[in-house]
Parts: sequence; structure tokens; C-alpha cells
Amino acid sequence: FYALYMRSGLAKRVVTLHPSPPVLDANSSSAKVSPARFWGSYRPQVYFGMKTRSPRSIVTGMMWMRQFSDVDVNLRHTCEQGDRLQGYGWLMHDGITFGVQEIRDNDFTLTTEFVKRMGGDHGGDWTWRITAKQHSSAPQAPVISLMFYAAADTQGSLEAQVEERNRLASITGFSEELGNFKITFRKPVTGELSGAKYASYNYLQTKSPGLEKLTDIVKHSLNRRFVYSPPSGEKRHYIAVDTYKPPHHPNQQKPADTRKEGDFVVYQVTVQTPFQIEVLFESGSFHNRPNQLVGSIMTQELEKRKAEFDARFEKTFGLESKGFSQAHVKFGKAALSNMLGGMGYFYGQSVVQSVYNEYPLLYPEGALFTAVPSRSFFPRGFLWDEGFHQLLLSKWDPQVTREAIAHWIDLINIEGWIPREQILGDEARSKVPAEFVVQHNENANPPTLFLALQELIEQFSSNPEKVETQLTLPFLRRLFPRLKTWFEWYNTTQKGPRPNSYRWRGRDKDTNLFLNPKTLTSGLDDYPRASHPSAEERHVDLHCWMALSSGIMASIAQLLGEPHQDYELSHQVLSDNNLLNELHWSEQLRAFSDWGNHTQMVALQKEKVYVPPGQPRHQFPVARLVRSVLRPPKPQYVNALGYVSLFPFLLHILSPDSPKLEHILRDMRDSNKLWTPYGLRSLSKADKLYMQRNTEHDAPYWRGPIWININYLAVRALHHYSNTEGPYQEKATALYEELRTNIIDNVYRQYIETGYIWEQYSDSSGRGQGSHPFTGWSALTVLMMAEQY
Ligand code: 6A9
Repeated sequence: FYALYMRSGLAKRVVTLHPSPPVLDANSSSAKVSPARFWGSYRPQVYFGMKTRSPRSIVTGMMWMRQFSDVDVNLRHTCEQGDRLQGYGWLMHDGITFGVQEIRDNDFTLTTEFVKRMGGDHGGDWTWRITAKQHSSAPQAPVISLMFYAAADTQGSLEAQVEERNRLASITGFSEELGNFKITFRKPVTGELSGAKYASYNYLQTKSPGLEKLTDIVKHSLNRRFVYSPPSGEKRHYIAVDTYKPPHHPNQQKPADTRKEGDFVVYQVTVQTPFQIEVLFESGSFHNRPNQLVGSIMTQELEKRKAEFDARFEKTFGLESKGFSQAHVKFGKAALSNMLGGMGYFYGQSVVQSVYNEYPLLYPEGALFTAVPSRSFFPRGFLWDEGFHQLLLSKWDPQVTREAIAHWIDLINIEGWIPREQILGDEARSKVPAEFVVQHNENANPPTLFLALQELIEQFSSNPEKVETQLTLPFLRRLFPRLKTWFEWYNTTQKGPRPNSYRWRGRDKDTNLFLNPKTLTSGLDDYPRASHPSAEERHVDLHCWMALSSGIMASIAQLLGEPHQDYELSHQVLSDNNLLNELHWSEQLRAFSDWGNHTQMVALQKEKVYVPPGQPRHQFPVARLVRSVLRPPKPQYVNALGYVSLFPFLLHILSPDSPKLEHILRDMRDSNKLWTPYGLRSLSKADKLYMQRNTEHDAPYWRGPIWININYLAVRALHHYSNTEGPYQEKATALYEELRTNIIDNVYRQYIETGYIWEQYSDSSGRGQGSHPFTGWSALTVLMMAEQY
């Protein structure tokens, strides 16, 4: 009985939250406490939509489709690479009051703008303006349907107000967090001063069983029976929302889960380009509004905010004064804006597991306000990505950074663990294949939030009089108890075989299926590590992350007047270049390296499939690729030259006078190793695993391509060593200029050519590849342009 009790106690630890008071008050995001940040474009996974920072927010959004096209139904809603848009993203966005987005579809462009106006007790009003223009290449002006919607997420109510037969003039509604409100749909006009345009109207009012079902419901309701008949022009059938009947599942025994149901109202307007449409949200508690935020008033507001944005951007990053062209500045604004406009507010439960659980468990419900790496492919929070995101955002608005860090750190459990990938809520989960959902509590991810904290501390120390930076102290005070546990979690659960060494847990276990078992937890996924994962391993990148983190823990403790000697000591020990050399310097490679049970002599080969004589071959399984080990592994250095070998340099742990620095700078500049005209490649061209697939389905990822987060750290480190007295100072300065220029030029050129900022860049052509748009850490290009590190 006792054993059973113990087991269940241990089993619960993984889902038990940290006992110290949360950094954020329970109502800190509410309309009352934080009205200006209540409404926002916090739905990065849709092309255009807004919600509030509350758990069961009413959500608003827009879908669209082109009528009379060859393609059957080209409904756009959630950001999908498969839509093959020519480009989309926020061009301007201040994170709070307004945003301007451009969406380039095949033969027309939609500009989606919003402006907020404060008033009342529920986060105020907002207006959307959608402007549609055909491309000059289009043979005739396309007819487009915009579908604006509002949906309730288990609470609140929405009601369609219909005028003139089937034109939905407005939606009235009520919810806990918004009180009463009204959403008004204005008729399309050609321009601000012209009268209404011919348009056809449709609407749908139904119930949705969950927010992840909205696209399907609209699709299933579409009908071709409607006639578009402009005063001058032919009559044609067009597609529109009609009545919605849930799809019939004959085998489904269970009744629908009505607890998840919510009202769903869609307004469709079908009109030919060019046109402009406004949608107006008015809060019921906003009584004395001076006028409606529409038409010329909206135009004035937009112009005012654009001018403010431009001035603030220049004041913050100074790109114009550095001599960048208008086109470069526009690019920089787009990169920043899409990261800000890509911030999401997610709410829900992770699915987690520890060794004490037979099955995965649901983590406690929680909120996460975070930037996301990619609005299309990974529109959710990733722990180590976020530290990089906040390096950029903290320059623009340190309050965003404090709130994002606070949300992440409030998700910590009693052990000190934070799930690495945050898949919160049904909408987020619907985008992730089941095998990737469960998060394991032995798995880490680089503690990059310390980089962002370091930036906040520096802002405070260099400007302690400023009211804004002063908020950092009370913030750190509340953060500290949790931060201590977080640091301790890394320090204990990821410790290595030798004193003061570290090892990433959670490497792939099934070693014969991969050329080299992956280490997803390190963030560098398939970067080559020891061929045979074992407890003997030690990882140089993790060692350096710990050196960095202990140093920042020491600074925070000191700032707060807390004991800091232990952190300081750890920092000194881990930064000791002699220890680092002893644990990680490979004389053979003349570079820093991981250590482990390793052999270079592995290859992926086709498995032999035995086919008995006389039997048809096709009745037997297709041969898969498996790994052959041609020489047995032994404890030794892994000797893979690439990003991992650079870490003592990247995180400034190497002393400026270390002769190792010379080797590093030489390897970096060597085109046969790491140097390319587009940035540093992740793995040396000379490495055996350079650009090698890991399985037949698994293309090289961190085995050659150029990643901007690590390149940012490299440029920042070069800047550091070029400003620090030492024998390699000049060399560092020269490399700094060259690398910085190469990265900026290429990311910019790719953006102009393809319309996107990308997840990674080809080391052979510089071409953007992988997920896009990726204004996660690739947007750090802005900081390199600004030379702010
Ligand atoms: C798979 C597919 C619709 C991989 O940017 C996020 C992470 C980084 O943290 C990591 O360092 N990316 C990098 O190696 C993307 C990971 C995406 C995994 C999700 C599910 C969904 O299909």
C-alpha cells in the first residue's frame, strides 16, 4: 500500500505546479488591469484575426476566397504554406494599438489594418479596414468573398442582426470578459469618399463544437446556388455560406460534446476589386465615444500611428541614420512587426509524462503569452526560440518581454521543469501530429530566457533612473524563487558523468534507425553527437549554457540583495578555460567537441529482406534503411566541427587571449569548413555527416544549412571580441564586418525575391528553405542591422 502511495505521489509531481506565488497576478492580463493590451492580433495561426488575452476569448477573424476561379474552393483562413501565397505578414505593428498587414494572393492583394481605441471597462473598441487591389498582371478585376466571423469559445453569446433580407448588418454579443458589444459590418466602397459598391451578401449562424472546426464548418456550408448579378455584367453563380448541417457519421455512437460548443456567426460579402471594407467593434461600456472610428477618422488615426511607428522605429534601431536604404528599412520594420504581430495568447493544457506515469497526463491549465517561430508551420510557443524572440522585442517594448518571460516561468512545475513545446488548447493541438504532443519531464531545451533577462538587466543598469526600466526590479523579485528552481533543475537533471560536465537527456534511443540519433532537446536536432547515446556523454553547448546561466543568476541575485556567491562560484568554475579545455578540447579536431561513446564508421544501408525462392518480391516489405556500425564505438571525442564547437566563443566564455580563439576564427572563415557568403553553415563541409540524411525520410536540418539564431550569436560574439583587448581583436573586427554584411544581404535579398523570411538558408545558394514565414529568430537580422547586441 505504501509503495503504491509513493508511486502515485511521484507520478503527480510532473503535473504539480511550482508552489511559490506566480509571477503574474491571476488577473494581470484582464481588461481591468491591462486594458491597452487586452485585444490584439493574438491568433498568429490565422491570416487575420483578433482575440483578447483571456482563457475563453470570443475570437474574431476573416476567411476569404476568390470567386469564379479554376480552382474549386480556395478558402483561406489559417496560415498554410500549401496556400502558396506570394507573401503575407505585418508590415507595421506596434504590439498594442495598431497594425498593417499585406497579404499577396495570386492576382490580388489584401491589406488588413486594425486600430484600437481605448474607452469603457472592457478593452475598448477597434476597427478593421480591408483594402483589396488587383495585381496589374491580372486580366480582369477578380471578384472576392470576404468572410468575417466571430466565434464564442464555450462561453458568451452571439446574435446575428439581419437587414435587407440576407445582409448581416451587425453581430451583437455578450461575454464574461467583454460585457455587451456590437460588431458592425460596413458596406464595401471603392475608396473612402465614394459610395457603396455592388455586392452580394450571405451569412451563417450556427454552433461550433470547437475553434479548430471553424474552417470545416464554413467549407461544409458552402453552396453554389447563389447568383452574383452586377448592374453591368453577366449573371453568374457564386459560392457562399448557406445552411450548415454537421457531416453525417453513420458509425458515430457518441453524441457531440456540447460542452465545447459556442456560437459562430459568419458574414460574407462578395465584391469585385478594388474595394475597401470596414468592420467595427464597439464595447458596450464605452459610453462617451466622440465619434465612430470609421472612414476619414480611421484614415487619420492610421496615418498618425504609422508616423509614430516610423519615428519610434528609427529612434529604437537607427537604421536610417546608419545609411540603410528605404527598402532595407521597410524590411526591418516588417521583420519586427511580424514578430510582434505573431504574438499569441494561448490557453490550455500540455500533455506530459514522467518515468512514473504509465500514460501521459494533462498538465494544469495555463496561459501563455508568447511570440511564435512561424505563423504557418509552428504557431505556438517553443522554449528556446522565445529567448531569441525576446532579444529583439525587449528593445522595442521591455514590457512585452517581462510579460512573456513571466508567462513561461509561471508554467514551471514543482521540479523546476518547463515543457519545451507548448501545445495549448484544441486549436494548437489540431496542428500537431499525435506523436509529437507528449512532453517528457527529463527533457530540457537551452535556457535562452537568460539571454533576454541579461538584456533587461543591462537596460536597467545602464539607465536606472528611467521609469520603464525600473519595473524590471520588482519583476525579477517575483521571478527569482522560480528562476532558482529552474536553474537547479538544469544543474541537477542534466549533469554529466564528470564533475562540472553536462549532458542533454532525451536523445533518440532507437539507434539503429538513424545515421546519428537526434538530440531534439538541445535545439540542434540532428547535429551530430556521439553515435551511441550513453550516460558517459558530455555536451559542450550545454556546458556553455550553464556557464552563461549561472553568471546571470549571480547578477540577478546580487541586484536583489540575495546570496549570490554560489552562483558566482559556479559561473567561475564553468567559465574556467582550463576546465573547458580539459573536458572539451579535442587536439585531433583542434576544436571544442562533445565527448561520448562514439564511432565515425556508421552508414545507412538497405536492410536485407529475405524473399523465399519462387515467391513474388512485391509481397514482402520494402527494404528500409537501417544503420550499420562498421567499427564499434569507444569513448572518445565526437569531433564534429560546427555550431556546437563554437559555443565557448558564441557565449563569450573563451578568454580573449585564448589561443583557441585563433583556431575558432580560422575555422569560421574557412570556406571548406564553416564560411559561406550567406552566413556560417551549421556543420563543416569537411564533416562526414555534412548534408547527410538521418533516415530516408529525414533530410539534413542542422547538418549544413545556415540558421540565423546561431549566426546572430556569432556576430554578437565577434562584436564582443572586437571590443575586448586581446591578440585576436583585429581579426575579430574584420570577421564581424564581413559576417554581418553577408547575413543581412542574404536574408534581405531572399525576402525581396521570395516575399518571405525563412527558417534556414541554404549554405550552397543562400536560398531560403524550410518553414516560412519564419519571423522567429530569423528576425534577429534587425538587431544585426542596428548593431545592437
Ligand atoms: C513538428 C509538425 C504541421 C526545429 O522553431 C521551433 C523548433 C526549434 O526550436 C528547433 O530548434 N523547430 C528546430 O530544430 C521547429 C520544430 C517543429 C516541430 C513540430 C510538427 C507540424 O506539422
